[in-house]
Amino acid sequence: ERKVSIVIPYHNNMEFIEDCLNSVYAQNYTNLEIVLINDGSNRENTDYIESLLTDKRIKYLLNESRHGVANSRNLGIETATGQYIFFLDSDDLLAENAIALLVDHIAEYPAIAGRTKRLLRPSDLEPPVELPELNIKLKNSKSVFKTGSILNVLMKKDFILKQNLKFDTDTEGSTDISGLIPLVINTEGMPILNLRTYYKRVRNDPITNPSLVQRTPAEKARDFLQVYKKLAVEYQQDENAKSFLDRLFLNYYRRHVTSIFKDLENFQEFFGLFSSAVELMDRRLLSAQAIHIRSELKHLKKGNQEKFRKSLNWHMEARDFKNALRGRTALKKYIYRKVFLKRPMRDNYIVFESFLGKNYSDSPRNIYEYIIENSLDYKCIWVFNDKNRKIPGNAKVVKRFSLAYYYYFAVSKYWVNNMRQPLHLVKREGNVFLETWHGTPLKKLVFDMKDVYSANPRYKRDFYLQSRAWDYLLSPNRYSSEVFKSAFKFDKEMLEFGYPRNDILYSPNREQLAEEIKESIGIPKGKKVVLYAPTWRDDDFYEPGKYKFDLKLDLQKMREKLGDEYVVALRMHYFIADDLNIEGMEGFAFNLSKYDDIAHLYLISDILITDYSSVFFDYANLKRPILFYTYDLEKYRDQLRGFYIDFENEGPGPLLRTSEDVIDAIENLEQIKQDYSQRYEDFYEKFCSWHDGKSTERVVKRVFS
Ligand code: C2G
Repeated sequence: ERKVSIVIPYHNNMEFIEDCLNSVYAQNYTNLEIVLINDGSNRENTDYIESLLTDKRIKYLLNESRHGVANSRNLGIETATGQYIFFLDSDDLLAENAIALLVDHIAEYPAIAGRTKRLLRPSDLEPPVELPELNIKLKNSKSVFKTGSILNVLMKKDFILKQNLKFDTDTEGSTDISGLIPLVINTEGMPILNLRTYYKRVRNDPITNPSLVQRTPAEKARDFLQVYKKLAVEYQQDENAKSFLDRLFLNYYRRHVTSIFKDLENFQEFFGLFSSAVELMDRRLLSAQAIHIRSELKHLKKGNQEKFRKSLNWHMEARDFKNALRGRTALKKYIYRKVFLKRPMRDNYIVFESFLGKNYSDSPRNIYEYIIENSLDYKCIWVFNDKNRKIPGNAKVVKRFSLAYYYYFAVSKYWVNNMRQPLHLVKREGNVFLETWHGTPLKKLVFDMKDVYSANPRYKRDFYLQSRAWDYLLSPNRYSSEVFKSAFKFDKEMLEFGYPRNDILYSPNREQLAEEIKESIGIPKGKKVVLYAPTWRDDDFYEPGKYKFDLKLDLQKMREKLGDEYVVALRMHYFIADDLNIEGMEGFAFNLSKYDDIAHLYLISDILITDYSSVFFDYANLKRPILFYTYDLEKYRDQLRGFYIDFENEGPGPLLRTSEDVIDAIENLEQIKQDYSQRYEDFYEKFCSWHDGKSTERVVKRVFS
């Protein structure tokens, strides 16, 4: 059996390297050598990888400073002692039988490739499959390497040495191409396994730690064009190599030209770079191109900027128009971009939205009500999913994602939202975005979440782009300000005024308000109210945004024990899709999940039961008792999210495990109040003390001067 050297370049990838190495250790082919090159990682990442070097088959090389992936791979080739070499990236994984299959089928060929699968979440990993003979295909090596990647290829070491296969170290990216050329020109056909052997991880934090492919289109294009030009000159005389390179160039051009030139700042630079590249391309290839590509390339070749700009514009317009015809939504977005965004901006228009158009609530509502009560000179627009929503004042109500919605988002100067806005809304010059957000964080958020996998791999990137548009972010307490800076990477103006949504909790006539609200809901007179308001669970959903909730409170028992004195108000999180079943509980349990504003429910309740929801930070403003029904604490804290604060020791109430515990606690409320009084005071001081009933006023005065 022959030895295989697996070459792994590593640079600050500690979140991923353990999975990667484990997939190598799990190979059923064991005659391996693992050449691991730590290419200038920082201290933390270096310490971490060095703690993992337990397998005797590892050869560890350390570059004090970063030299790039090409350099690491060259070092790997020099160091490797196996008969075969295989390149693996430190964030990727191998299938268990990858190396065995590739070695088994390489036969007399210098190299063999496997299939690559994108890895978004653990369920993408498949159990190993047996290989029927049929699944090996002989393919032209130019087409095997048309993506320009050397990953997932097993190569013979003597071939590498004989052909002097090396990676060019001039650039950061596109460095595989120089290494691929010897393979392309010295092999006609090459076997490719029709089975996945390699998992390419799709990483979800392109902001803090981008991978090479996650750099900007402009950065990547600079590298690619430099590599293409250098090699096209070097291999001018080699028909084979040259046609491979030209094909890569044309593919690159077709796929990326519009995104590269979208940013007109770079027009001059990229016009120059592309025209000198087209200069080198074999002109015979032009005739095979689509007509618009052909004309762009011709203008590039002649160096005619104006004509190129026109052709490209036409190309982009045509593409946009074609996209617009795909459906109603696409058409609305098209009209938004091409027509509405060109209308003049209205300096006194404000668009309000709360919880994705689900209700009339939260800080946007208080800000709006302040504006109408004080007759400030603004035209207000509210976004709802239900276009027949009635609200106080004479705001214009628009249905979310309707044509009117796009119109008002395009022309209104001010946007007030308590969640993220859709990515396709364009912030214009002069727009002012007030992000109110919707709670003090207990559970970790965005960039503080250490998720190697996520339900949506674009989550962090999207969040980053969306939050760049926020001019003001409201903060309810100093602690939240710090979290928002780190979790959102927010660096604009933080309004440290407390939450407008909590003003009502300090209202001088809150008792009377509470009576009115109780009556409107139909809560029997003389009964006390227990509010149960839990949060959602990241891992329990029908589809993203539609979450399940399993009610673990024993309502039957609660009624038996507490029914004389109390009723229960049930309030599910806005992500919960399930409709609670409270049949037979009429008069005792009230399902208020669809009730507009939870602040009203705080006002009418005597006790709050929650779990990891931010509701308790707001409720504590009332200084009324809080119980935590945390039946899944370990899972939630350790697997799903992680917490910012030491909940068990800082929370203003007891953590309870069962329905019985909850009933007991309610029966012994006086004791609990005593036991937790010091903690409650400390908690209030830390999280509530900015509130005094005047937050809305402070916010309006700052933003709507
Ligand atoms: N909410 C509600 N009813 C619930 C839970 C929440 O009306 N049963 C409202 C409250 O206003 C709460 C807000 O939704 O403050 C946010 O809910 P969380 O349960 O805290 O969860 P999430 O939406 O994930 O936001 O920084 C805070 C975090 O972002 C949490």
